[in-house]
Amino acid sequence: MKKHLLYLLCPLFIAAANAQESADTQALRDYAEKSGKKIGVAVPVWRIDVTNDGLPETQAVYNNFNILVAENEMKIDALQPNRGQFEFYHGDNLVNFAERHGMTVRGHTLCWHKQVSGWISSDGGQKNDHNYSREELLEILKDHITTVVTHYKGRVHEWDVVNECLADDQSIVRTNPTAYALRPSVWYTGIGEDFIDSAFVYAHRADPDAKLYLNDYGVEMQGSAKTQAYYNLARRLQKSGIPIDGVGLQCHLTVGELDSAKFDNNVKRYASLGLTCIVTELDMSIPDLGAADAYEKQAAEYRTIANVLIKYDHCPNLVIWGVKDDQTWRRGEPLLFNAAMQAKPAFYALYDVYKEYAENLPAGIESTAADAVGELPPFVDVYDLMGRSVARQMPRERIYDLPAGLYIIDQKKMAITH
Ligand code: 9MR
Repeated sequence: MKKHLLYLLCPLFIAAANAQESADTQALRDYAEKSGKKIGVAVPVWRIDVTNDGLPETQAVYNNFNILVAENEMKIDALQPNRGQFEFYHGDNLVNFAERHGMTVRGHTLCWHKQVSGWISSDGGQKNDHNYSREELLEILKDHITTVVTHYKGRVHEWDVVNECLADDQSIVRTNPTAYALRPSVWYTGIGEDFIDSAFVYAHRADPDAKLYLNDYGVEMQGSAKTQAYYNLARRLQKSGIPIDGVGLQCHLTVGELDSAKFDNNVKRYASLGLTCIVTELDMSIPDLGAADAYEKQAAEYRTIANVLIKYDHCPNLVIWGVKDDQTWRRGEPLLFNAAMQAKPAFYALYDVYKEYAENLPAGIESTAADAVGELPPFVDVYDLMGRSVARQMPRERIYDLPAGLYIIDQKKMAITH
C-alpha cells in the first residue's frame, strides 16, 4: 500500500511506475506471462508516437503490456480511405513497435458499422446509400479483409472480425431464448445476416493461424437480453462451422455497474462452446471523481475483472482501452495511468492479481497462454444454394477450401460465400 502512495504522490517516480516497482523488478506483463495470460492496451497512434521508444507513454506501454491494439488505425476508414488504396503506414508503425518489444498484436476491426470509408457508406457505415448490390458489398468486404489480413499475416495474431453487430434492443430473446437481433448497417442491410459468416471465412482464408473474434459491448453480465443474444449468435456461428475462435467482451463500464457473479457466470459458459472469452476494451469510468475513495473503488472493480479471467483457461487476454486518463474517449478517468503518467491504484490492483497468481502457480505446472479447444463434430454437410446436398459428411477443415461459389453448410443452412 505504501508503495502505491509513493508513486501517486511523487512525480519523480513516474518513470519507475511506468516500468516496474523499485522493490520488485518484475513488470505487470512479466507476472501476466508467468500466469499464462496476456495483458494488453489500445494505443491512440495519432496521439502517442509509436516510432519513439523514449516517451513516458511508449515506455509504459512496452514495459507493462504484452498485447497491443491500434485504437483507430486499423479500422476501415484508416486502412482503405479510397477504394483499392490501402494505407498501412500507421498500422505498420504499430506492428513494428510491438515486434520490437515482444508484444502480440490484436487487429481491430475488419467489419463494423462505424468508421467505414465514405465510398462505402456516406454516414460512416450505417446506410447502404451508394446502393451497392449484395454481390458488390460482399466483394468489397472480401477484398478489404483479404488485403488487410494478408498484409499482416503472421504479424497480427488475432482479429476482431465483426464488431458490434448486435442491436441494442434484444427483447426478442424474451419470446425466443435462442434468438438475436442484428443492428442495421451497410453490411447487414446490403448483404444480409451472412455478412458475419463471410467475414470470418475471408479472414480465416487469408491467415488460417490468426485467432478470429466477435466483439461487442453491453454483453458482459449474465441476465441481460443482449448478453444472451451475444451467446446465441456466437453459438450459432460456432455450430455452423464458421471459423470463430472466441468472443470479446468490451467492458466499457462505470464504477458500480459490475456484478462479479453475473460477469463470472457469463464468461464461464463460453468454455462449453469451445470458445475463448476475452476482455477487449476495458475502461472503468468514475461517476464521482470528488469522492474520497473514488480511485480505490475503481481499482477494486479492475481487480474483480482480472480475478475472474485469471481462473479460466479459456480467458487468456485482458485489454485496456487506452493508456492515460487525458487521452480517452470517456470521461471519469477510466484508465490505469493519470494524465501525468503516474500509475493509479487500478494499475496496482491488476499488478497484484497477476503477481499473486504467478507466485502461487501449483509446483511443476508450466503456464501457457490458453487456446480454446473446440468440441466440434469432425464432419459437416454441405449444400448448394438450391438446398441440394453437394457433399455429405465433408471433413470440417475442408469447408474453407471449397471452390468459388456459394455454399450452405450445416444444419442451420447459413450461407458462406465465394
Ligand atoms: O476509442 C475510439 C475513439 O477514439 C473513436 O473516436 C471512436 C469512434 O467510433 O471509437 C473508439 O473506439 C471504439 C471501438 O473501436 C469499438 N468499441 C467502442 C470504442 C469506444 O467508442
